[in-house]
Amino acid sequence: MKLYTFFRSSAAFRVRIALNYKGLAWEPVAVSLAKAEHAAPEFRGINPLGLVPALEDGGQVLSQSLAIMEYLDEAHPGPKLLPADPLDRAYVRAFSQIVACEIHPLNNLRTLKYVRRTYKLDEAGVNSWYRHWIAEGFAMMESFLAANARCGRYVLRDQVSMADCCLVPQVFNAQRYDCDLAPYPSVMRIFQECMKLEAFDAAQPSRQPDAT
Ligand SMILES: N[C@@H](CCC(=O)N[C@@H](CS)C(=O)NCC(=O)O)C(=O)O
Repeated sequence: MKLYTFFRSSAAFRVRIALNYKGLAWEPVAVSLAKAEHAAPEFRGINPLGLVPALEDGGQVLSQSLAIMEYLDEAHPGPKLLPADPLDRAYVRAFSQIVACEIHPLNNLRTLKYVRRTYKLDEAGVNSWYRHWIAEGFAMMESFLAANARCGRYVLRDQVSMADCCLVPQVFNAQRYDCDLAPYPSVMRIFQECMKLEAFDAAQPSRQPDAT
């Protein structure tokens, strides 16, 4: 399998963790967001969305990190990222969507570029936007975990799931923008647990071949 990825992309980071955790062989193909390669016609010919990640498997190209992770679970061997029980699955999907739907789109590259340009924000203004949505989203994650007896060593008891693949990259992202993460002890405890696992550690930005 080929993964179109950028070292700093948190959506690609989710899929890198999933591939590693399931023990699947994959080859990275770097698409530099810094050089706007994702918007070039060559890449749009592969993924018309013009976003990373995209996964090529058997000549088919898949997009959207959550859909890719669910596909990997359904089509490939290895430890499961989605549990069998329907209520557990809904819990894992709900947590994953807090990251992928409530946080990430508001802090994505094109969103930050748009607010910077349109509202004439300086660096401090953009950082304030970024940190506001991190605080809102992390408070959601924290209260979601605190309110649910399923929360354990990982998001779902002692079982690594798609939810952990979403949590870890979002923490990396927030740390990059110097956000205060002390108010989210459950999120940070799970983050520390996940980072003890090689599948997560090997997927982190600084360990990617395209890291600069
Ligand atoms: N919902 C998509 C998000 C993909 C996405 O937005 N990726 C970012 C990198 S993390 C990207 O390609 N951004 C380019 C841009 O914003 O211009 C997913 O989960 O795969």
